[in-house]
Amino acid sequence: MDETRRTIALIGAPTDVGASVRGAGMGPDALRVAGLADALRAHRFTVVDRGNLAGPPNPGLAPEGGLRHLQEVVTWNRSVFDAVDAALGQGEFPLLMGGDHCLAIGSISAVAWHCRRQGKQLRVIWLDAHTDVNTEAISPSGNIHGMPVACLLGHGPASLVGWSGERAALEPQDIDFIGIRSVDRDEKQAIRQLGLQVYDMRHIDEHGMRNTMTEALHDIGDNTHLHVSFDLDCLDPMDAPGVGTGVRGGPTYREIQLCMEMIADTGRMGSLDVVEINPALDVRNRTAELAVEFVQSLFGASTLAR
Ligand code: EXY
Ligand code: MN
Ligand code: MN
Ligand code: MN
Repeated sequence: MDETRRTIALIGAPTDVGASVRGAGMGPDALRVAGLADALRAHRFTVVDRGNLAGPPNPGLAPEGGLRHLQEVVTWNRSVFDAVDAALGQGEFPLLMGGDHCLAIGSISAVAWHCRRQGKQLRVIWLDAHTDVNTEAISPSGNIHGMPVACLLGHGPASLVGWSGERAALEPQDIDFIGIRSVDRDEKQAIRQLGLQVYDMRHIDEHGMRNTMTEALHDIGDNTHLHVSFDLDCLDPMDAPGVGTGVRGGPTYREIQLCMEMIADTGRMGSLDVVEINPALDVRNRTAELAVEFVQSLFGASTLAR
């Protein structure tokens, strides 16, 4: 079965507790205003909007022990875990609308828990300018949206690891990074030690997006559940200014379209995060509107053969 033909459950997580810049908490409604549900329905998908999850407000505190807002991040991710688990349990396609990228801890942990029970191979495509593999020991900011990958690999604070039933929700070979161009000094050492597969912008410059995605998707098979974690700061800030940690030199519009279409071609995408849209920093609602365009491509809308 084409994994993407399931009922799509929109799950809003209106929080920016993982970041130091406020505003990503307005991301879910920016996506709704940009017409995400109707855009997918226009391509014959069944879409149910589950509304916004509830959680603690952003207390605006400084980091403690190298972690900012740990308890609030745990609480929000618990809600995300439960909502994504419930959607998967009902055979739906969970589409998490963030909110900052710390929320991937809850969403991907729930997907990993589901894949383990179903005997499926989980693969993650991480679209981002950042590798998000910091820990409290090496993070320059203490912001947990820079740490979800470390937590999912079992290297975060105890309260943020082990949610998938195993200490690590992911093994290093399960995740491929696309669009990376901002890596902290100590993150580079972690990437080497973990053997993470990072297709950074230098790789894309030299090999092109087609070859890059061919490599990244090479081991996707019929038993694969492909999860896409789409951080809007993967895009160039000239195209997507509404993000809190934008980095110049991102992929072109066509490179991202090709990336999305090649993922769609696999027919194996079973869950998706769309995170880090910050309407407070946007030009009109351009970034959310661009996200809607690319999400449609992820579901095959721009592919003639689908
Ligand atoms: N690497 C920097 C940090 O850890 O503070 C910036 C992280 C930005 C994280 C955004 C979600 O991708
Ligand atoms: Mn990120
Ligand atoms: Mn990022
Ligand atoms: Mn790989």
